Amino acid sequence: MSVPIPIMPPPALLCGRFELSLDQPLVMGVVNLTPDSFSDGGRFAEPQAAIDGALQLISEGADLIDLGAESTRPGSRPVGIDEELRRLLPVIEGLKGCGVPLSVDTRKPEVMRRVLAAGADMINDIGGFSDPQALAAVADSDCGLCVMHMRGEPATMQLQPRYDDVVGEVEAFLRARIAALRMAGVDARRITIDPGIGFGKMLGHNLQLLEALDELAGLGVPLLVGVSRKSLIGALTGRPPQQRLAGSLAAALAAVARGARIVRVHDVAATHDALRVWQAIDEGRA
Ligand code: HH2
Repeated sequence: MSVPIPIMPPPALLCGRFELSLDQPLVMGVVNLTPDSFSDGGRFAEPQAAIDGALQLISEGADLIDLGAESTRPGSRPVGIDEELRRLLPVIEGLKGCGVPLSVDTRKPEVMRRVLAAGADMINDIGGFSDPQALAAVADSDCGLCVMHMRGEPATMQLQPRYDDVVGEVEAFLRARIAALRMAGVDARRITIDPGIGFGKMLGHNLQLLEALDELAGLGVPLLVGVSRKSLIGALTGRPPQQRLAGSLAAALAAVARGARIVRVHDVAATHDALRVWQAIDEGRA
C-alpha cells in the first residue's frame, strides 16, 4: 500500500502540546547541553545555565527550542543513554512551562521515549527515524518530528562523502522517510524534513542543496534548515564559529527565500530581526 504525499505543506505543525502556525517562518533556537559542541560547547553544560540560556532565546523571539545533549559535529564521539538523559531531564523539567515547544535532538529510541514522557514536544532525529526502534518510539505519540538526512555517521561522515546527484539522493531519502512515517500512522502535520547541511556533505554538496531547497520544499511537509555557524560559512568567509553571524544570517534568509519554514539557529535575536525585515519587504507591507 502506498500513502500519498500531500502537495501543499500543511498550514500548521502539530508539536506535542502546541500547534505552530507556519504562516511566518519560525526560528528554532539551539541550546547544546554538551561540553563539546562546535560553536556553543560548554556554555550550557550546567542545567541552570541551559534553562537560562533557553529562556533568553525565547525572549529574543525563538518559536521553538532544540535541546541537544550529544554533539554531532564531524569527528564527535557518541555519549551513553544515561549521560544523555542526565543532561536533558532537569532542563526539560525546568523549561516545561516556558510557552514554546521543546524539541530534543537525539537518535536514541530510549532517550526519545523518556524525554517525551518528561514533557518534550518534538524529536529531532539526525538519523531521520531510519532505526525502526526510533520510528516505534515516536509513532504513537503526538510529538512533532524532524526527519534529517545524514550520509554516514558523525565520527566519519566528512571523510569523502560521495554522491552522483546530491539533491536527488537527499530528496529520495526524505520522500522514503515521509512514506515510512505515514505508513506507521504518523499524521503528516507532525512531520518536518531537513537536508542535513554539513552531515556527510562537502562544501559543494551543501551549496547545491541550499540552492535547490525549493525542490525539497515541495515534498508536502515543512522544511527545516540548519546552517547557523556551520563550516560552510567558515569555508566561504574564512571565519571561526564565533564570527559567523553575518554569513549565517545570509544563509538563513536564502533558505527561507527558497521555501524553508523553520531555521535552526544559535543567534536568535539577529535571525529574528533579519527575517522580520526580509519578510516585510517580500510582502510589501509591515
Ligand atoms: N545541526 C546540528 C545538530 N543537529 N539537527 C537538525 N535537524 N538540523 C541541523 O542542521 C542540525 C541538527 C549541528 O549543529 P550544533 O547542534 O550547533 O552542533 P553540535 O552537533 O556540535 O552540538
